[in-house]
Amino acid sequence: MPSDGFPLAGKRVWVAGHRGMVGSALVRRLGREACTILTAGRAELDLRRQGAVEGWMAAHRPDAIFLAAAKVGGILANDRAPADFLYDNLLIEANVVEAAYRTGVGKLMLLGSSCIYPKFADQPIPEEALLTGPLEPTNQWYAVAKIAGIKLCQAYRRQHGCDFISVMPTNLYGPGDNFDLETSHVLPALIRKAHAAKLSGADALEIWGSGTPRREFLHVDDLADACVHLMHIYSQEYHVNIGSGEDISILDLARLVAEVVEFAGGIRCDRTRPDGTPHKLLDSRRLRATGWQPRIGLRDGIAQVYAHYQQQVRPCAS
Ligand code: GFB
Repeated sequence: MPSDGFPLAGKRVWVAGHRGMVGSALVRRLGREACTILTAGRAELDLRRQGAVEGWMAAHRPDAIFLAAAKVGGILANDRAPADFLYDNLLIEANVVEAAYRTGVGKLMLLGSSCIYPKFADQPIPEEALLTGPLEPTNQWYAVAKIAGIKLCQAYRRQHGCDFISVMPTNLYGPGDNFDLETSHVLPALIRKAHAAKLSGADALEIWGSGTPRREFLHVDDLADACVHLMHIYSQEYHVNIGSGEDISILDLARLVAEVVEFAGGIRCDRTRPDGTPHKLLDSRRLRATGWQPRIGLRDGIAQVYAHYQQQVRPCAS
């Protein structure tokens, strides 16, 4: 295990985006560090406003920042709101990074996404694949913003000597996910649809696209653990992939969700919907070399999220 170059004990740590699935997992994980966790709700601080971000940062003076705030969504949300995905994410990143530099923040971690890589990148995708080919059109707007975020961290490190790092998580899932069928990612959508199909006695669970794309899934609590680990020990210009190391086709994922939910019907593909990137599996050897391992298997993780979902939708007893 590498030495702790940036201990969090006694520090003021801001989790930007603490109400989101990733930010709330970071807050849970940071509860095990002896640090003070800072948060700011959207009503208090709009991260797209430079003056507001600079004012908040000057008043609260964090020692470290996890930049988990972002406009996020699944394949359809990305495709339908290109301006929001590009504008919101560029501004959030630029404002927080610049204010962190101005207020002398000791360390900042920017969270990106595996969609920064070319659509047809070799698998598993190493960090070096960045900017070696065209992006997947449905999420190019989000990808360009996240690539700009990586470059911001690198640029402030080079020009100003800031200890700003970035990490690229694979497809994530977990408690607090978005279950809206139009804007969500695939896993919460399948859990919701399989549950509804079970209750209504439907003959099939409908999935978008051909079912052949392959994705890698990581539980958000594993992600938070990896982020805190890297915050302690990693201090280099190059971004770091964070993945589980295993991928699965969307069709097999749907079968797995159906098993967990106990939906016994079939699976039907809606081929009018987009497939997106054919294959996304990260090469996480750089992270593994630091001694970190994920702990939550996909089946167990889905069962946990399904239990949370059932609690959310259970009708109130009257
Ligand atoms: O999770 P998802 O929306 O994101 O879709 P991406 C993954 C795959 O699952 C695609 C298929 O091939 C979808 O067509 N899929 C099947 C479904 N059924 C469904 C469904 O009911 N809902 C959804 N949403 N998908 C996103 C990017 O790409 O990944 C973001 O758009 C971000 O920018 C995120 O990078 C991690 O993996 O295709």
